[in-house]
Amino acid sequence: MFDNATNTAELSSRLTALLGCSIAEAGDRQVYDALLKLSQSMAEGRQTQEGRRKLYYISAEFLIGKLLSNNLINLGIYQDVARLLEENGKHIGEIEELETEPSLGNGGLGRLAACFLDSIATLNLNGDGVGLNYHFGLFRQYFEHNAQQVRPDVWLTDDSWLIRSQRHYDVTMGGKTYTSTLYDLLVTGYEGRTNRLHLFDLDSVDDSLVTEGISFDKTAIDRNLTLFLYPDDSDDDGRKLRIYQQYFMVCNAAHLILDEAVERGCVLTDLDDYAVIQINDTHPSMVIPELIRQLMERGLSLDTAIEVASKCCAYTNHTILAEALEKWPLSYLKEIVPQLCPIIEILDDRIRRKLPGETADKVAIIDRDDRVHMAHMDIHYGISVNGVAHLHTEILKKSELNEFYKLYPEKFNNKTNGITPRRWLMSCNPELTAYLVSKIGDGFLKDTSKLEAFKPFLEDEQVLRDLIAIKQTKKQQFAAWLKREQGIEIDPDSIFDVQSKRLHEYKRQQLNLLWAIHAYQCIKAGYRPKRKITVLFGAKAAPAYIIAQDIIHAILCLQEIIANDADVSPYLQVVMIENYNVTAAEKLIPACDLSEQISLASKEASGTGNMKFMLNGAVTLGTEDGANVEIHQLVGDENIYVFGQSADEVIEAYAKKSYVSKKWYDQNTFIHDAVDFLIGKAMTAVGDEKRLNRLYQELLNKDWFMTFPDFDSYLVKREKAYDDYEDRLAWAKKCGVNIAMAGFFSSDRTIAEYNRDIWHLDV
Ligand code: 26Q
Repeated sequence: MFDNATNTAELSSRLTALLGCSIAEAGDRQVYDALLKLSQSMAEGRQTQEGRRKLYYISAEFLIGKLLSNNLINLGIYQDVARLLEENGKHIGEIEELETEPSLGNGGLGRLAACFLDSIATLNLNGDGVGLNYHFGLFRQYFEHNAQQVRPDVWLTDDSWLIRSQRHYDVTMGGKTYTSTLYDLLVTGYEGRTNRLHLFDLDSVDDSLVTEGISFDKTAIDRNLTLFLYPDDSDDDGRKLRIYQQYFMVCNAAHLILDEAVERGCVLTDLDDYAVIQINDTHPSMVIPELIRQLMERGLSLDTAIEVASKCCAYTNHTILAEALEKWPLSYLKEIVPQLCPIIEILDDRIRRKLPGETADKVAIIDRDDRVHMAHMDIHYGISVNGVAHLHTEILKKSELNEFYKLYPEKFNNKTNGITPRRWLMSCNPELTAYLVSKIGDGFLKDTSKLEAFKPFLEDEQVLRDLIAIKQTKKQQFAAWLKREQGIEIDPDSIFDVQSKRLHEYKRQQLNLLWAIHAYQCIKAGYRPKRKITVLFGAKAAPAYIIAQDIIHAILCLQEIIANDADVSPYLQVVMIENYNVTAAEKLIPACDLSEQISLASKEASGTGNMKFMLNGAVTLGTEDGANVEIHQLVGDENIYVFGQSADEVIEAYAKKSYVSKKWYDQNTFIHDAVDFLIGKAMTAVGDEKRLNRLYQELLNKDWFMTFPDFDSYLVKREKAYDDYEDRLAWAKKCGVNIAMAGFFSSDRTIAEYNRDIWHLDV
């Protein structure tokens, strides 16, 4: 379907040669290894001439997911390999299962970086990723006693995709010098070039340091530096280790960038002709002073080094939550990276001198409490600041970063996020892909705006029936997977209503939970939905984020109560999927009917899950937040369910401090009853009273993310969606419109915009 015309005979002989026996005789693991080697050698053959200017996308996270099928697709041999295996009694699906997923990211930001690498290579752009080679990815989650438990995520195996390079650099931190080793992952573009993801590591890191669960000695830097990916910023523990990690990443990155530029003939004063650095959130922000330091080491004056570095760096902001903006105590930096502190002080001093006192205080790099504001450094000394969805960028300009916007309006720009259609359509939903190809040809795989050509087909009833059948297949496949993985049975004829994303109060899984409690109470009182509803959650909570753990606990308790209630279970089921990761997402997203995107308006910078669901034919139930706003504009009122306060209303309510949750609880019996249920007999019989009570108190007395004011409109819109679902053809048309309009959210479009406005790489 979407393969190059490959010679199957040649493929077969190459595989056999790698195996040393026939495909039929080989074991699955052997076949996996051979396919890994085959794709690596094919990918290496596709590296193209380096252009003069090169992009370095520096990120503490790259949530790449499994690589085998993605690489086979991008190399154009997936179908041929699948067929060849089939002919020899093997199944590509089973081979794929053998790969351990590299979970080198927390969620949206890390997954975005991975989608971007795919698109950069697909668009034939000269750009590599730079990050860290964590030995354990994001923790594995499992449930016990209705609570989240965690264990280390072991992903590095002998048959890993990592290629150890000969590159080593010396990095001095905390008074000691460490020698790094660089590992590379080949990044294949779809019918495009091969780029690299550079992951730095320390040879002395010791996996056996992990003792119980995911705890380890945080002081032995040489043994623990790249041991773990940090699970979110709500974990205050190990803040210094986090600084060590960040500096190690950017010091190596700066060496690599300068070495490669010089290799390409760069005179360092012209560095910006050779290199552009995209700083993915503030985690790599120390690259600015470090680049200045290394430029000086290579002979530039301070003034010139500052000028040169400032022309190379661009910053992406991914959050408007003030608490998530990194501010490091200067004392920590003085301990760990004393070599950067004089430079940071000079950078701060220059800003303070340039601006009147009052403004200077608001935009200073080092504040009155001696904390270093990483984002401020990026904005003053970078060429570009971008938000990740239209609404988000507007909020940055109007409120959060307004002082900076007034200083540098020309630096601000929006780059609405995107997702790669290779992983999030072709790979996870071959059925829908093949169907779309049969209707509109395969041009949309490289240019997703062509998906719009599918729209006229939605007038044809048979097409609508076909869409329903494809969705049904994906629901059955997901149900079978869930049964295998977790032993839980779900009904593919029910509505699959899904909320899957990191657990965070602003994302409001607790609102969905309150809805499920309310539905349970209605069914108990004799109101029955026309069709069974399966509410699926997938979410990990940072181990230090207590209230997030409490929300998971409450969902699991409700899941148990409903499963054991014969009055309710024929109409409602709640399931929390264990260890939600990229692999689970690839199974879950194509099976979804209704996509829950219910963050408090103004809080979700963009969201990217929302785009994946849309592309796979789910309809969104959401607030006017992040990229939901753009989804709404594209599909129109008929094809999305929007509810809740607007971002402006929310911002005003916070400013006025006018919200009192208790009032809503007192006035609204639905809210009252649902909240009380949390500490009622049924819940405390299966759950932990302390946890449930804490969540109850939190909602009643605070409800910081204002679930109560949105509760009624959420009920109404959710009910309307379920009603509409019963007109199966009309619903299928909504799904079809969502698919047809999802082309805008391809990361190819996002990357083309980054290149047009910021990077200016030759194509
Ligand atoms: C910071 C300091 C110390 C330790 C950890 C962290 C940390 C780690 C991860 C801070 C933030 C993150 C992740 C942020 C993130 O995923 N943001 C999401 O980015 C997506 C891509 O742009 C958006 O779609 C989401 O809206 C945004 O929440």
